[in-house]
Parts: sequence; structure tokens; C-alpha cells
Amino acid sequence: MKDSLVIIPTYNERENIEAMVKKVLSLSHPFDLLIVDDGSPDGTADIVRALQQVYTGRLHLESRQGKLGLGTAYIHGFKYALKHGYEYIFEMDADFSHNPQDLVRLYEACAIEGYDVAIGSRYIQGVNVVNWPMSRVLMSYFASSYVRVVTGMPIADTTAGFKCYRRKVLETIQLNKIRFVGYAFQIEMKFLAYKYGFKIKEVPIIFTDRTKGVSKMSSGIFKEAVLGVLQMKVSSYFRHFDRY
Ligand SMILES: Nc1nc2c(ncn2[C@@H]2O[C@H](COP(=O)(O)OP(=O)(O)O)[C@@H](O)[C@H]2O)c(=O)[nH]1
Ligand SMILES: [Mg+2]
Repeated sequence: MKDSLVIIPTYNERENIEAMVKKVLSLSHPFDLLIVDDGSPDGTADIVRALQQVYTGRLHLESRQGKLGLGTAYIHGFKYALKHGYEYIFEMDADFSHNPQDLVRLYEACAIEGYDVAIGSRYIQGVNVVNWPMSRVLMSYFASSYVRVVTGMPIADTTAGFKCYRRKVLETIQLNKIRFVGYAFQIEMKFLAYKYGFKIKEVPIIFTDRTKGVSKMSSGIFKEAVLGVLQMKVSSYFRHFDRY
């Protein structure tokens, strides 16, 4: 069985991707890396292809036709990870908002401490967000609280996108039933892991806004989450969460 796969979805991350690949593949733990690129017009995938010559066998690329959303990019990556036998599967952004060094801490929470899901959490010890405008910090913080109240999950950072899953979590959650395509996907994944009774740990991290490239966050994504979380909660009453 292979050990760890970090999945990074990309859309126009030309300015970040090379430094990110080099960083992840030089960490103390031997992570493999999968980039799921949605046909970025800026040529992100070409940079990855060139780097594959250097990191043979450790750097993988899945290219999709167009911008199909963050959630579906991760589902695509999860299926790849399961098919190729990885035990620990990570989600991370390409823009250095998540410090790649923290991958090792997420790994240890699962591999050494025995948790099923480790979440890099901005809100477990105060508010650890650097360089975001106050409006976005407040929106993210209150969105997290809203989700916590509606869903009842005991997680401080319910929208976090920096995570490690043990393989069995992704095998149990029926990936084809995930309803959200955008950022609300992050909420749904945590909710399902929680409902199935997996052991979840929040690892405190410092989140720093990107310095290169632009954010793909939009108000449509936000709307998907607000109503969608209510629908998700209601439909959970009609679903069985028995593990096997
Ligand atoms: N493949 C793919 N990646 C995406 C898509 N939307 C966003 N991303 C990537 O997802 C990560 C998070 O997006 P980002 O723009 O940084 O969002 P923010 O941090 O919430 O402002 C980055 O690595 C983006 O390149 C998408 O539709 N498809
Ligand atoms: Mg970002």
C-alpha cells in the first residue's frame, strides 16, 4: 500500500505551482502529489508536466476540460487516490495560504495519534488568519459558526480546506452522492465524516492569504453554501449512517 497523497486543485496558479510542487516534494515525510487542473488558460498544467520529468513517479497530473469546481476536482482526486492505494489523502490549496510544512502535523495526527480525519483549523485557538480583509475574516468566521449551529458538528473551522483523511473515510462516504460542487463541498465532507462517527481532530494552523495570483471565490459559491447547508441537514434525517 502506498502512503500519502497530497491533492491540490488548480485553476490559473502559474505563479504558485512550481514553488508549491518543490516545497511539498521536499518535506521530511515522503508525500506524493496530485495536481487536478481544470484546463487553466494560464498554462499551469504545462509547468506541472515539465516538473514531472524531475519528480518521476511522485508528481501526478489529472487535467480536466474546463473549470468544473473545487468540489468535483477533489472528488476526482479522491477516486484517483483510492484507485492507486494511498492510505493518507490530503487536501490543500495551491496558493500557500496553507503552509505545506503543516502537512506533516496533519499526517501525524492521523498516522501517529490515530485520528481518521485531521483538519488544519483557523479557529480552534482564536482567529489565525493573516492578510485577509476584515470583511472576509468576518464572513468566514460567521459562516463557520452558522454551519456549526445548523449541523451540530463540534468543529470550530467547518469550512476549512486543509485536511488529511484516512483511506477508510473516503471509502465509506459515498463520493458519488456528494451534492456540492463548490466550496460547500468542504462542509459536506466534514459533516459526512462526523455522521459516520469518524474520529476528527482539529490541528491549529495559521492561514495566510495568497500573495500571488487571484482568488476564485465568488458570491454564487457563498449562496450555494447558505441554503445548501440547511438542505444537507434535512436530507441527513433520511439517510442511514451505518458504516458497513
Ligand atoms: N481544479 C480546480 N481548482 C480550483 C477551482 N476553483 C478553485 N480552485 C483551486 O482551489 C484552491 C482554492 O481556491 P482559491 O482561489 O485560493 O480560493 P480562496 O482561498 O477561498 O480565495 C486554489 O488552489 C485554486 O486554484 C476549480 O474550479 N477547479
Ligand atoms: Mg486561496
